[in-house]
Amino acid sequence: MTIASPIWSDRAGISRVCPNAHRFATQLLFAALALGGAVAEPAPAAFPLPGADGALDEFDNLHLVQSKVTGKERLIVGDIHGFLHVYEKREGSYQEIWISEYFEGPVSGIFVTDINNDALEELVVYTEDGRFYFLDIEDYNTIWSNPPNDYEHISSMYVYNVDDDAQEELIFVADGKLIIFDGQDRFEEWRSDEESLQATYILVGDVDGDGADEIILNDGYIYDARYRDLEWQSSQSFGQRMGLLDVDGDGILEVIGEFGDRFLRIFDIDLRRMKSPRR
Ligand SMILES: [Ca+2]
Ligand SMILES: [Ca+2]
Ligand SMILES: [Ca+2]
Ligand SMILES: [Ca+2]
Repeated sequence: MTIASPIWSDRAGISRVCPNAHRFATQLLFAALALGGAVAEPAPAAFPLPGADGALDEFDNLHLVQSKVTGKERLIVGDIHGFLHVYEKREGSYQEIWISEYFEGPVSGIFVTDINNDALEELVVYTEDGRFYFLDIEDYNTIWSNPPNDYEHISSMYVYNVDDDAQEELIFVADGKLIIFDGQDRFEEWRSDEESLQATYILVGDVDGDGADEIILNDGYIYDARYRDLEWQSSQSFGQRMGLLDVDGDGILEVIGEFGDRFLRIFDIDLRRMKSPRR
């Protein structure tokens, strides 16, 4: 088995699939090595900021983007007070150049993606209190935001194209339900019958080898991404964070879950079980 890079991309080539890729990817590599895998390239450099250290590259609320207008590097930071900050790199340090209006709740995550399918990337910002905002990636004006009372609480969000139309969908757990929301036409296209979901981490990938994607919720639910059937409800959580990797060479991605911020368990979703400690 060969792993080309520990930072992997989704089908659109966007590395946000695992926003916390660096440290977690390193852990995945060790897991793969323990199972006899081979590593083609070393782990990538740490977060490319002067003097930067620690877990910056794992934060869902911190992104580096390069302005297409000025060419300058900008740091986007969402804070717990409900504000988005933009810092621009100037002579080796950073300077705040913009601060948002109040987003009505702690900022839970930021995605950099073309959410409305116009070939330009936007910032997608969501808050714990049920709001999400699409912002212009250059001037940070709000292009659109959802109405205030649609959702009370969003516990997790992910962006992926899970159906036949070209645009991406927002996939999120709100008020206990899994919601699929069209990013271009801006409507809720599906919600789950289950009403007590508590996922704090979502991934999409073909984890049972049938050629179709599943939506994986870290609280143990597996849905067919396209037809949205509940395929499996594991009695066991898949961890606080998850990664997908084929670590046993059977051509099927395993779910690797991180528990207690460090310990890993590996799940064969096709076999509906956790891998045993020894073969
Ligand atoms: Ca766009
Ligand atoms: Ca779509
Ligand atoms: Ca599948
Ligand atoms: Ca496998």
